[in-house]
Amino acid sequence: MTTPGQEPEDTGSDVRTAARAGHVLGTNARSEDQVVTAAPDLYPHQWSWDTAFIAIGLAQMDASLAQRNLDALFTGQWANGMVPHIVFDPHARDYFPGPERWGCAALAASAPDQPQTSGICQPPLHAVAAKAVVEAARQQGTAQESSARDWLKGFYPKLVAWHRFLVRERVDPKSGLVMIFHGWESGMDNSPRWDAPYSAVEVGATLPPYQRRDTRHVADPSMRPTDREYDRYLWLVEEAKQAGYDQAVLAESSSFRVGDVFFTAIFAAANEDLADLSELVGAAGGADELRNWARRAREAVQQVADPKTGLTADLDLRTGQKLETETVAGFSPLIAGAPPEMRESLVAELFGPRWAGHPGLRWPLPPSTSPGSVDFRPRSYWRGPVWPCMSWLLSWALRRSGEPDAAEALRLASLKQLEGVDFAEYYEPFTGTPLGSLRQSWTAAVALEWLCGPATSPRQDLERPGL
Ligand code: 9WN
Repeated sequence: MTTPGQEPEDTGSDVRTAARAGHVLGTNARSEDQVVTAAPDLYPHQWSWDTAFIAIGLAQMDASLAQRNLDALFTGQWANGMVPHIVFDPHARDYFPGPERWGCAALAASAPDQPQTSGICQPPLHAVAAKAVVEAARQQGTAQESSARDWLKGFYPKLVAWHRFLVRERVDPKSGLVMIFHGWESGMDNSPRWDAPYSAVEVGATLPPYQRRDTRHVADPSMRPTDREYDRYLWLVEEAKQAGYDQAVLAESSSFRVGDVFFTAIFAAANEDLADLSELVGAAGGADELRNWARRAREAVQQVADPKTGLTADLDLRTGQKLETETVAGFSPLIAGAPPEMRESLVAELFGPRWAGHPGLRWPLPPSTSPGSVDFRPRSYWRGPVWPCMSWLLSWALRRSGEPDAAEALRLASLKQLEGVDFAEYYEPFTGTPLGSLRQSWTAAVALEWLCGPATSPRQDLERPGL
């Protein structure tokens, strides 16, 4: 649906963007099983939350392909329910840290022998993806709809096991926020959100030597985290190994223990979507528990919101310190659900001069860190560039919480950002220059959703519960 006065001028360019996006996803897919990796060179495996975004995009073309990608990721699900952040492809070896460094199968009783995986997790967007897949299948005809429902019967219990893992092992009883034990678990690796907790991580002398591979795949190493940051990332992997990946041990011993507000917000939204899906698979009895998890997560997010702006802070669980940084994660209540006044003030903030309304920006889109912040670095990964996957999450959340104009503004600006340029991992906010990996699957996937998904046609979504 387009808002009056905001019609894209050239619909031909949208068709070209959609075709290019489909092409990127096609070339990033493995020929043997059509599983789409996160990016061809830099990330040649399946990443957890990338796969959820990828499924949302693929579903707009072919719901069964999206199902296949989610299924492939969940072949790596651990016996304790955790969905690991990487499911390794045995044929792709050019990524560090690979399966040998993680050593999960040898060290953790719940890790599968095959496929090999990492030993940490990422934000649980998968139920949101599953719901999007079912909705897209419904648009693709009766046969697709019925096969999506059959698929969901098998997939639903895996999602419940994943969410149950988070509730059992990761929800901090005091704050209600989801705990993470590594910045990689947040998906925003070097965000200023984690500067204070990382500064307390002391790299042990026993850190085995290593050779980075990521910096070889980008035009300029300064777009990636620094070596000092990498040492800490690798040290936390060693700590997790020493704990045998035991969650209870890590909750006591990890030198990085943070209540992640953005992860928690996604968990709130995912629990709502899973509750909606429960009815479709004849498991409506489970809906109350899921909505209860959603409510608790939503309340935890609102609890760390600034009373004036609604912007949220993370919590350092080792020190009790509130981590007040100006990053895109501050808009978490828009994703988790927020009362109308909080939503209004967050929308005003989002389009205000510290964010998408900053006068110097190439496109009016929220950078990963506010250009008004002392932590802002326009080319450095999660410290400033605009990430289309984040713009998509916010536009999706705004659309479903009754802010269609704001959602549409992000959609249209993002389509302009992606017109005729590479589907990059992230973009320099002032120039619009594509940075990082230049064939990033989730960027292509969100473009497809923006161009072919529910926002483009007035169709009936599954009923949404009130927030
Ligand atoms: C570490 C794959 C992933 C994303 C993360 C992003 C980046 C990995 C890396 O790439 O992280 O997991 O090596 O930098 O920060 O959000 O899932 O695209």
